[in-house]
Amino acid sequence: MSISNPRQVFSNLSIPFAGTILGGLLPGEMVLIQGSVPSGADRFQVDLTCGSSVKPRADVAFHFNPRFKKSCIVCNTLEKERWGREEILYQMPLKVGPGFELIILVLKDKYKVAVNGAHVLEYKHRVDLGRVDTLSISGKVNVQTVAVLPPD
Ligand code: 9QG
Repeated sequence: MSISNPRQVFSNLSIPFAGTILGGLLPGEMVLIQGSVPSGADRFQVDLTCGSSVKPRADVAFHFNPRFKKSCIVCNTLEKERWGREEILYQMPLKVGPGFELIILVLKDKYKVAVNGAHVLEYKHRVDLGRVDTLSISGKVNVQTVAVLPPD
């Protein structure tokens, strides 16, 4: 996807990365992540969080966690420092090597994730979307660009 009219762009980021999403996320907006998976990667995670507090750890509204050894994607929510029920997709659309484009589409009731233009999974909100204001990325991944895109 070309980034024609982003609302916000983060580039040259180093991992672990945490950035404040200006104005939070509204239904219809998208978070676009262009990156690649280095060889030997075991896992990485993209977290949409409520603030960036380390102690106590900020609530994670949406934890998107590809795990390469088990070829699955674990999604979950952390509230009051406790993980909830995992939603696991036993598929691995992210390959080591070639670049990927990951899009998190924000809807009123859920997030919808696509990789390289193909739908991958949905995750129903467990935390009020209005509380989400931070994107963090950590683990074994290279990221070129992150952009927050307005609704089409
Ligand atoms: O393992 O699972 C998701 O349900 C935990 C992991 C945790 C999450 C969680 O240890 O990993 O993936 O952010 C975290 O705390 C990390 C790195 C039952």
